Amino acid sequence: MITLYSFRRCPFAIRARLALAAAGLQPGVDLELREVALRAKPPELLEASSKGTVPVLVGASGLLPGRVIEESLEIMAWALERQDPHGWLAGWNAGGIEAMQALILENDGAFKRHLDAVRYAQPQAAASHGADALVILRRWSRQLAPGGWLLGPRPSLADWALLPFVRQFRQADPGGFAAEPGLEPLQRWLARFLEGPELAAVMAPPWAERRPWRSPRWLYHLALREDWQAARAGDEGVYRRSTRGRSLEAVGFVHLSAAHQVEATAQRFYADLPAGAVLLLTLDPHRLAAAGLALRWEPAPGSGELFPHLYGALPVEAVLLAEPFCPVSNGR
Ligand SMILES: N[C@@H](CCC(=O)N[C@@H](CS)C(=O)NCC(=O)O)C(=O)O
Repeated sequence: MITLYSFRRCPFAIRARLALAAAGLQPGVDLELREVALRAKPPELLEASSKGTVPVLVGASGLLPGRVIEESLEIMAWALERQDPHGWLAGWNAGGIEAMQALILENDGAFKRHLDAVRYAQPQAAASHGADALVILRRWSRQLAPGGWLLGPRPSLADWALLPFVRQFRQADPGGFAAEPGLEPLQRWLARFLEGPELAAVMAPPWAERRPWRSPRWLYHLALREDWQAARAGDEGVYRRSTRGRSLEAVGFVHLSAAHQVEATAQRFYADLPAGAVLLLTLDPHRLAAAGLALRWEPAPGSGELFPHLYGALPVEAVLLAEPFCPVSNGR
């Protein structure tokens, strides 16, 4: 099955999911969707695409054999080549395609630069970039006025490629955006997108999960929030619990799980705790080895199943992610 590496809120990933969904592809059926955390990208993603951005589509023998598509627009084009039932690309003449390309170029270039500054720059620079972004938005708004869509009476690739970015611009200051004069056609265009079924479908499972995909190359540990917080606040830089209610000193090792063992471990030992009390720590085995720690796969008492056991205190810096644990069944 092909694999899509995605990040729920990323506008590039949203546009790719919109096109894949429009082409009738379904996660779990035609592709495996792997939600990633940008601060802890799975090794599988980086091996497929070393530039480390999402979205990335990795082919498989049935579909897209041997190919990796690393650009959101190329993923959109690939999806629409397969099937384009709403005519996002099909049915437009050369002039239309050229107009789409120009809009996308401006969005991904100047508009995205202003958007990033609005979100991350110091207030003064952010305000000046905000004003520059609005100049572009006003132009797009005038273009929308006659038919409601960028190229006229029906949506094209350009609408779907730009809308996730305009959505993000609005999110920086929804009140200011709503009060902005001279933007009414664009505000209506965005409102229709925000309320529409296309966006809703790609922001919820199975197109978007809130918790990152668990790589089988990583290891995992369920920790009580207060224990993890104490380890982070301590001077030693290590975590010394073995499992719930038991210390490393008493047991001799820290209990870990492989990706496929996390749910059952949580169910066995932590199911009575309220949401938010348990964190899932994602560990990089390379960092454990670099710290000189021994990892042994040993049978759990009463079962033949092998679990990873870490002999020594867990270095805080070997933890890639610490996130509230949400079981698969009710994590949504
Ligand atoms: N040109 C790329 C841009 C993708 C991109 O920049 N995605 C962002 C997330 S929205 C990313 O992965 N950034 C990497 C990071 O933050 O580490 C595309 O169109 O797919």
